[in-house]
Amino acid sequence: MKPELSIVIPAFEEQDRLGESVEKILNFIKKENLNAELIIVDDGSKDKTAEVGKNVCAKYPEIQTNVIRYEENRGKGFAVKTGLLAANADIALFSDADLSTPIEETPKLVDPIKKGEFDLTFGSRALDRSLIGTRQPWRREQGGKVFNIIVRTLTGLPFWDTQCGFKAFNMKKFRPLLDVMQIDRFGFDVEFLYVANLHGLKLKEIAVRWDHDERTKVNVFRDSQRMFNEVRLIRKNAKKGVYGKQK
Ligand SMILES: Nc1nc2c(ncn2[C@@H]2O[C@H](COP(=O)(O)OP(=O)(O)O)[C@@H](O)[C@H]2O)c(=O)[nH]1
Ligand SMILES: [Mg+2]
Repeated sequence: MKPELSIVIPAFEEQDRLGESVEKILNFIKKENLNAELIIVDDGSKDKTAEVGKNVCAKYPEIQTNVIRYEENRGKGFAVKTGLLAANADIALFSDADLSTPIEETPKLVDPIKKGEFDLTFGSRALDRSLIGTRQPWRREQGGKVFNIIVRTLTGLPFWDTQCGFKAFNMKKFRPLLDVMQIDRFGFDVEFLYVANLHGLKLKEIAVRWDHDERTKVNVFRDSQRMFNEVRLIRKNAKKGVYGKQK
């Protein structure tokens, strides 16, 4: 049976967090009686990420699951794209492996797509701060604010939080756009939103719950530099017409 929703989890060296999260997602699918599949993408982890994912999936044979793995670490963006390309449903959601946004928030993003109101809905930690439980450390929050200003300035996107690891897509409209995406690491979220907006998809930033998990893979110094360069590259690509349409 064709699923109605594909849930994609990008995972890099997540052997310690992934088991519990996969269990929660599969239980959620079961309890809500969703016609959903789960796709885990192990982005070249050196630990037992894929194995942990497979073991939990095996406990839920009634749910369609797929664990994809490749040997080389390519970045979260590449992992998400790989998962989306493997999605069988017309609506896909990706979520961080630590479920900082609880999986119960899924309908907030998926329902507007189902109803045809929006094509790309994405979680935001900036719209309603009362939904934030554990906050990111101060330097991450400040870094996030600076990054948001850079994104607004360089891309013209009018959003407050482009980086939340919880986004949903109308795949009929979004899948063709995956071909032009260039960014493989943490700047990919911005490119997704930029290209979707350029091609006339309807975007909506939606306040979601968030509890930061301190066991982060993000290195503020290394990754913020990379992300800045990636956003500059998006602007360059746009000017060159790489994204298919000139504004
Ligand atoms: N594929 C891939 N995923 C990554 C990489 N680094 C982090 N992730 C994933 O990105 C998500 C968010 O990472 P996390 O460390 O929780 O970031 P934070 O919550 O923003 O501090 C998780 O699903 C990670 O497994 C990477 O290099 N490659
Ligand atoms: Mg996290």
